[in-house]
Amino acid sequence: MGISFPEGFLWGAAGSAHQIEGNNVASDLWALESRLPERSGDACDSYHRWPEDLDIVRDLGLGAYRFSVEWARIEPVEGEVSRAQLAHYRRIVDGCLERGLVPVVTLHHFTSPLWFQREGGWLADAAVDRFRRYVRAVLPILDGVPWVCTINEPNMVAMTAKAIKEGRREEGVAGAMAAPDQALADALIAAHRAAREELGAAGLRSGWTIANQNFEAVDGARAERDAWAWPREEQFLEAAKGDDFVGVQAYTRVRIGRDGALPVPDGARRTLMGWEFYPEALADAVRHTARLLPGVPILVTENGVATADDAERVEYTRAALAGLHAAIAEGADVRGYLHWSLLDNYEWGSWAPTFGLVEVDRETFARTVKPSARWLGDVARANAL
Ligand code: IFM
Repeated sequence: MGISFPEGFLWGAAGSAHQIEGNNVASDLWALESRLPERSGDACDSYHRWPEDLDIVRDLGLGAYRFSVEWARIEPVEGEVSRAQLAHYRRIVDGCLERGLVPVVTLHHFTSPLWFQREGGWLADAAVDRFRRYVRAVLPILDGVPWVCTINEPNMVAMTAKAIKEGRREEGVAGAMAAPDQALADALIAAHRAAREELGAAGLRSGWTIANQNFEAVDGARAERDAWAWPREEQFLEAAKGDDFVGVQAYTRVRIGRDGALPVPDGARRTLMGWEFYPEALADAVRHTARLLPGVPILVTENGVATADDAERVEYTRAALAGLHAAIAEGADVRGYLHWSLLDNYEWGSWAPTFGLVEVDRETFARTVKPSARWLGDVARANAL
């Protein structure tokens, strides 16, 4: 007998603009990509092929699609809002609704306009006002969107800001990186609050999506773990108190010893990201978030695995979902699960780590649905494992 998920549980797949659309030429990352191992280029050409992507999601039997609106397209030059780009993204929202898919829309997924970065990025005095102005510009196209994510993985944005500025690709897990500049973290939290004010005034439900690192204390290093976790994760979760929902994104765990993050143990099974293969991460992250944010509904906005072996994707996801089911049975208020990612997409400097349920030919952009996608579709249709 299968294990069932709550009635109305949302099943879907996710992606982000820069990673799938292609030619995001007015963004900060585009300008830096020549210093990264690989460029995004045409990416998956989803800027043009999004109807095909939505058809795949619907045909699989999934019920939701998470995508992001690209600030650099909406406002390529400071203060100049492109109506045509707004209309483009509205067509995707409508495309979801017409197919019976629930749109989950992220307003900022790592990339910013190049002008914003050049004017000081999140550390500029005007940063929060600039983000608020962008959110206001996007409001008219969000009608009918039940889940609006303000900023994706603010903890990652904060921790990788320096590397991005220097045109480096951070290797390893986010949770092992240096703590972020606190002024940057504060600015992101203020930007999230400003966005929520605007969205709330328009009657839209919003939250943000946090990279959960599952910090584990090794050899009793609890105090060290707590001190490590606060700047890198907890402060961002804490800032979600009172939000309409919180997005949980989990892939692996990070072990913390007396001197900080420990490397993945020798011989541990790893993914193409070099991360420990650890599907239990999802349940751990959900339990942790539910404990810290009682009363805030949880949406799993990302979970998945970078692997070239599609059977391993099923194995990972099955185990992650079994854990998720257990966390729900214990009382966590989880409303849905969005797999990362729909497509094999651009993994911030490299095309090598394939997270997709669907393969994309890098020359023709032809999509090939993998067995794992059909398996997840079957789970979604049955609403059970
Ligand atoms: O690809 C990223 C995504 O953009 C944000 N969360 C983690 C994913 C895998 O690294």
